[in-house]
Amino acid sequence: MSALLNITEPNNNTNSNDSDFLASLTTDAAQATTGKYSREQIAQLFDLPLMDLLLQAQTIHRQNFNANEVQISTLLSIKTGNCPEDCGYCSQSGHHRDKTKLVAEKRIEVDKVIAAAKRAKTTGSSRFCMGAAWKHPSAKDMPYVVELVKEVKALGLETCMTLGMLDTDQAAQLADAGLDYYNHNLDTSRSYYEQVVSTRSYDERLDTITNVRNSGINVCSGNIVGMGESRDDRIDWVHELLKMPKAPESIPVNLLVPIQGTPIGDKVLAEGQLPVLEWIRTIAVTRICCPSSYVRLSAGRESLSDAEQALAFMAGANSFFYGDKLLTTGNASQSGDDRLMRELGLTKQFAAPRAPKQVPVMDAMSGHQSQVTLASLG
Ligand code: SAM
Ligand code: DTB
Ligand code: SF4
Repeated sequence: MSALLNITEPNNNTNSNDSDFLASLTTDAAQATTGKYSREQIAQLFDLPLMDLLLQAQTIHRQNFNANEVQISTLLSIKTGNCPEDCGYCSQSGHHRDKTKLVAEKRIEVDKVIAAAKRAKTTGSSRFCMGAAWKHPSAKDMPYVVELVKEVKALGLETCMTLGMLDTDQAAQLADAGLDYYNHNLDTSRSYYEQVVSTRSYDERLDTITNVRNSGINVCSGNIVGMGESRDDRIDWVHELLKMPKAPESIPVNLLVPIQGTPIGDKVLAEGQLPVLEWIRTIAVTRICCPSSYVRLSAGRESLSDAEQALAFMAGANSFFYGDKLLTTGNASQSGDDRLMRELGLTKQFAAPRAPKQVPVMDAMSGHQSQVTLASLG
């Protein structure tokens, strides 16, 4: 589809270079598909009048996706709480447990996970995301998570996991099992990161994302908006995505759920939340800069009105978490989401699971060679 909009022309408060860049957004297909913008250009996008920004984002969205189709995923916490990391927003950090009073749970049995995945499939979810409150999986955890990937995939669902840091060998094991997506968020800018977590570094986060990317698993990496960060931090976070060799295939844009007893949650509850429109701006800029990525509405939807969510879809979001619970907090209700999708005319996208890695295997008796999936070799 060719877009012929030049919506920034009447806006006289930009210099000619700025307006050249802004005017070329929806007409310069090459730039729209490579999505490589400078930090200054990302800042200019954030500064656009909201209606201009939304129109640009929606136009670019339509050049890359069916505008009325959404991908939906269901989340399950497979190991909850007592996490050794001290993320200032998170209910699951062991560092805040005396204040959050979150009840921790050990790894849940494979059968229970599979039952939840089957229910998710029945409701029309195309992807099942499993999250664990670990710094990283241990050697003992690997057979468990590999089995989960294989069994959930066998149901015809796409699989996603978020288990903390992964080394190259762990990423390879998950890739061989056929894992479709690995979620590992940068959450914010490099400079704001130290206000958010002290038990790991931004570079460690980037290292895991590199290991996931190199393993062949699709990268899911997003942020949290509304933790007290500045717009500059949100700009820097978008810029970080564009510095990657390839933008993440999936980008969750979480709106902070302020959790009582967490340092960031308590601060935001006392000082007030960021206006929702700034989250919508962040979604729109992400859509423009990463035109072929899925941009996901994640945490924070429970508190939003239909109209706010509709604006987020207008801004180019095209996936969301479906089901009454996220990991430890509530989500917008499934029945409410069904109604909203009907009212907005949105339809669910079907699953397209990544094939597990295939290896040639020789039959010792006949000498016949065939392709066997690594997952089926157990
Ligand atoms: N432990 C793993 C990790 O940190 O990568 C996976 C689970 S962690 C809960 C996944 C993501 O959920 C975090 O990176 C953060 O972006 C998001 N998240 C957690 N608590 C949140 C909250 N209160 N509000 C919004 N997003 C939150
Ligand atoms: C992501 O970026 N958001 C999801 C998913 N990835 C794992 C998690 C949201 C968690 C919200 C807080 C909770 O439920 O504990
Ligand atoms: Fe642990 Fe992840 Fe929560 Fe951080 S966000 S405390 S790593 S579960």
